[in-house]
Amino acid sequence: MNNCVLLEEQLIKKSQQKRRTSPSNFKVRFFVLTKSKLAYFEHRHGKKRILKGSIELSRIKCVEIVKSDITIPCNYKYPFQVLHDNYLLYVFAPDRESRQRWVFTLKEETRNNNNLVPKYHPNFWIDGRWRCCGQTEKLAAGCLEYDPTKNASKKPLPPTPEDNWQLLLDPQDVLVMAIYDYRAQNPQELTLQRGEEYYAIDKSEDHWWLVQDKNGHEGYVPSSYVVQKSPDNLQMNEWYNKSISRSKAETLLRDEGKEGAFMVRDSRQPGMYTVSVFTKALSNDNSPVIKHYHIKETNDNPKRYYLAEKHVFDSIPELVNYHQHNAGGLVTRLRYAVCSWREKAPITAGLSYGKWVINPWELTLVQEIGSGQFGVVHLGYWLEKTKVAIKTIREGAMSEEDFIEEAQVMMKLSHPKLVQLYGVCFEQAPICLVFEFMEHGCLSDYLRNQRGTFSKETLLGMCQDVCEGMAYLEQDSVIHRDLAARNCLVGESQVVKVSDFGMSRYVLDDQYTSSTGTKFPVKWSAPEVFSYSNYSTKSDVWSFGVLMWEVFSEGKIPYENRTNAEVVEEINAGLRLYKPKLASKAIYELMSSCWNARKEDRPSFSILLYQLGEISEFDL
Ligand code: 4IP
Repeated sequence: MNNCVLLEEQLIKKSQQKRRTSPSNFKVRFFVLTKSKLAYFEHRHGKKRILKGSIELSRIKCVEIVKSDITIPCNYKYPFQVLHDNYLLYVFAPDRESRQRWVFTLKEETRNNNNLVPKYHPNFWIDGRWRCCGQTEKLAAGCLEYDPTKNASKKPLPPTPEDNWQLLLDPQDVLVMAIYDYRAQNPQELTLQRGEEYYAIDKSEDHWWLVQDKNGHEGYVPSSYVVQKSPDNLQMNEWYNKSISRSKAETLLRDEGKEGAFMVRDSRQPGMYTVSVFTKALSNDNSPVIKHYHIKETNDNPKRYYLAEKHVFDSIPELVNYHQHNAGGLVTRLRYAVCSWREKAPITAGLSYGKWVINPWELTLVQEIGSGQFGVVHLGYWLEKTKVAIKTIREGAMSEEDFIEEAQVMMKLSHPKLVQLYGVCFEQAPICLVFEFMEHGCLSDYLRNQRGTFSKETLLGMCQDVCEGMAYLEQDSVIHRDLAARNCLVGESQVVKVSDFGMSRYVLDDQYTSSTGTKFPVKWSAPEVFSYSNYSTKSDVWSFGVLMWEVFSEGKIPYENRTNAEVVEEINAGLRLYKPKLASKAIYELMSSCWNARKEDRPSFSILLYQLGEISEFDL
């Protein structure tokens, strides 16, 4: 009876960091709740699950939703906490319903425990402090009363409450607005019209949401084509450029070059916003200046917003609207909204919903555009209309079975700064992989061919693009293993995207895979990689430093005249690449920080991204 399963589902858990040296990682686990235990397993396709951990329900002291303002660092965005013994388990559910189901049921099963805490922490323990009350002791008493009956239900919710989803969900959560047009590609999908409203019925998949239009038609759409419709959601406004760095904002505004060109962007302080404005009015000689104003908040509840103390507003859109019509203390009125995202709809995760197997007849090969580790690459079309890059795999070059198993996971990695894998065509030999097409080819050739034409801002922008893609992979604990300018591609408006992530695992060539092989990328490898094949996100960070060096030397080959063996010797002796001419002190310091011998001393990609964004025109 005690083994009867109450709930089971794939969720993500954060490591509980039971020991001081435990890593802080996020893992997908299959959770099973019975009357006596909450257990989690590693799920292996077609194989038996492995039990990773289990918590006796009688030892649970608190179960509650985590309310937080931080960006959730994994793919499932609905956190809850289970406090047991002296440990804290954070679990992330794919959607609100799923979280409700787990919290409801767990509370119901533990509400009579005699070890429940009187108070708990509603926010995360992060960076050595509680985000709710600021206490710096992990075991410090909670700051909010724990009510074991609140949110607990006698009857667990049904696993798929389709009939009452509208009642369960906050209307603000389900109403979305299309920000791009989208044409349905198959009967499971729905066509979107920019500016129209839809109901999001199922958001459990990251990249494809099930939505309903106002006529009751349902279908899947790319989640990046819609935004939650609510007055507070800044993403509904053209002037808001969410994750854009200070230097990118400056480049965009300068390119626009109009008096009063402006945008609102996320400030480097989490949860805060900045208005960036272009003006020539500050100098006698009309030289352009970009001013950055922090949007300040009052201590009222609810908070109010202002740029100049005299003009305070209930919301940021109201504030922007006012300053669009009145300078109101700013250097100029906000005249032209500059938008980095509207022009071109993002690439979708796959060519259409659920599609990852591509039929050979759907592809037309046009011309050979290069050759890589696995074979020849062609420019081609999918269904005569979508431009794609088709990599034909030479027989014996790839461990195909392993790759095909992984391909579906790789397709789910979807980000504007990653070259999208669209699908695999494997019904006949040779198999081919179909990718997003990038018109300017690989970054190393692009840099060499256009040497002398790049501004320092452009070079910095290239590094930021790569860093953004890598920060996304880091969040998902995906290791690239062969990051280098030759494995990044350049597309329209010089956008750079990371390609071939994780592919080196499928190469069947000893010269490439063994660290003593002639094709092994020693010059891009961290010491722990060429010595012990110890790959990690931090070994990718080392390679990123070398990539920055390639960018700022406009495509030079690192350690030009040295052999691999000489490079290993020099690196082990503490020597590093010299400062390229175009790199300023600040840039060189950043790339050098990636080459710390101890991987723990290297910054993460998210920190690097922040630091790159902070480099101003004076530091370049
Ligand atoms: C492990 O990291 C996993 O995250 C464990 O989770 C976690 O155990 C370990 O933390 C952490 O060290 P590595 O796989 O990188 O070694 P899982 O068992 O789900 O793989 P918990 O206790 O969180 O389940 P601690 O807590 O044992 O230090």
